[in-house]
Amino acid sequence: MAEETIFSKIIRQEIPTELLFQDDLVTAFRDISPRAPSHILIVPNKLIPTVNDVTEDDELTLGRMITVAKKLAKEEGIDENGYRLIMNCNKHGGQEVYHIHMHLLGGQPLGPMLA
Ligand code: IU
Repeated sequence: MAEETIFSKIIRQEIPTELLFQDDLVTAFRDISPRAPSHILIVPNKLIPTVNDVTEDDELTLGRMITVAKKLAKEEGIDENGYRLIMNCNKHGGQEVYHIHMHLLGGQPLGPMLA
């Protein structure tokens, strides 16, 4: 069994967090250390440690993460100018929290991806 991270506590609302979205599959909340004017994390409610652990059974959840990102981008007013979706995997990908999550970043020009 993978070890829970703080994201499980956020999902269960055991830590006071302003949830932006929650349904049966995913939860979204603002990143505690925003790297852009809009910086939101979209996470599966189920603990999946890394993208390497995703299976075909998770395809609906992963798809939901994108449709929720799109909805939140519109609500944030960043859909027309654009935004970036990022998922980091393991050390070289810069993953810090081992519960997969999609970063939604926008609200300013973000520059080249690997800058
Ligand atoms: P990463 O892709 O695993 O590197 O991103 C983890 C993100 O989780 C990072 O941007 C943190 O600021 C963010 N975060 C958070 O929003 N709340 C927390 O309690 C913790 C990390 I720990």
